[in-house]
Amino acid sequence: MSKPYKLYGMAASLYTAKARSYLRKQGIDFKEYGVNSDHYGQQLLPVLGRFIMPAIETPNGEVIQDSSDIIEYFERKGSTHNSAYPTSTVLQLISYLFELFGGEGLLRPAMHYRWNFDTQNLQYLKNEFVAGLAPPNADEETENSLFGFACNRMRKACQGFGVSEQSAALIEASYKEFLDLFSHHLKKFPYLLGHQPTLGDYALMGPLYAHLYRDPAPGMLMRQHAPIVARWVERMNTTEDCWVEHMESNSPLVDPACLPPTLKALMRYIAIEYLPELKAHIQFSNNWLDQHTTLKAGTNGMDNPTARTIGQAEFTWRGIRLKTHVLPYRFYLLQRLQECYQRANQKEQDAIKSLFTEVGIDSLLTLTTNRKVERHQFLEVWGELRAIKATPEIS
Ligand SMILES: N[C@@H](CCC(=O)N[C@@H](CS)C(=O)NCC(=O)O)C(=O)O
Repeated sequence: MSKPYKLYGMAASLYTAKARSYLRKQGIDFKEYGVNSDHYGQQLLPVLGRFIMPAIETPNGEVIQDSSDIIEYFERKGSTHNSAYPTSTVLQLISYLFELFGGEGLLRPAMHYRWNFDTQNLQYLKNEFVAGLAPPNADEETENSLFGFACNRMRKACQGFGVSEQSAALIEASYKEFLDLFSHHLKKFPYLLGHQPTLGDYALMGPLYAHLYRDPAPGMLMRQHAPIVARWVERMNTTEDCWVEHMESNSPLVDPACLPPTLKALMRYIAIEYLPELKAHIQFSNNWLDQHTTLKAGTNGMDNPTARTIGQAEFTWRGIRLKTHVLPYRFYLLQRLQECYQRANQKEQDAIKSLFTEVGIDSLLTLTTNRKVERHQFLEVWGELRAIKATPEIS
């Protein structure tokens, strides 16, 4: 009998939730271990070069990090029973869109609802962070100082995602709008693209399960305000198919030529919620790259090669000004969408262009940084300068 895969993560971790859900849904044999384990510290950390989760160790000892790369690894191996990648190009593009939005576009509510509801959340979070990060058998003083450190760091990180007193009410209103749109969609379909989970579902599981379903305050909100979304979260964490609220269907995915209006409404939401931020980040990065002309391809251009952000960009979001961390990793995900578009034939490109224009996100097909973001030895690095520079687009 072959040995199981090992997943290293943490129960409260957003990106671990995405990988875990995928492994479960594909029926992949795995065991989960903590990033506080000796094995992670001694064997994986030196390979990864930075403390990050989730990571997979294969039965052969190969290490894979990055939730998207983990999914890609299993998809390439063909060891899946319900591929996360749809075969239709239009649906693939939509999957990449929700991979980007699910992983990166819901961080504001995920961080706000975790770190700004201390009365309901704090005791729970302490247990979570201690269980996931402290060495086994740590004494109380170690546990307290570890949680204090983690709390301070995460509260500071909140600001970098645009969470502040000024933005709190809008974050709550826009998150409820998302819950309403997703609930509406899930009334008819068990998953984003129909009757089978795809890449976008897994990415959405990150924020929607790890923070917004599990943490007490947003967990209550989700159950009360959007119970259908809470059921989707539960469905996404089971290995078995579940046909309780939905009828089993012969066609696993929706017809790309006739997309449900509820899906288009979610895409329109992305245009309002996330597009201005992404545009501002691309513009910031291109200015930054212009100022770093001697940057060597294959590096992140920073003193710290493991740094994940290159600065902060300002933009207008729902009528207020926000300033958020610019993470080149996001362009790595955007490139996946754009490469899929470039591979498509003319007819498919026309269909995609017209769909993306209809929902207001067509600029995502062409907006690029002047250098590609690549991943090398588990880190995000800049590639060579592109032959044709991107046309600046002002947000
Ligand atoms: N792009 C990465 C992001 C991973 C990530 O940011 N993970 C968080 C936990 S959810 C982490 O490891 N943070 C490390 C830290 O806080 O020091 C992925 O998709 O795997």
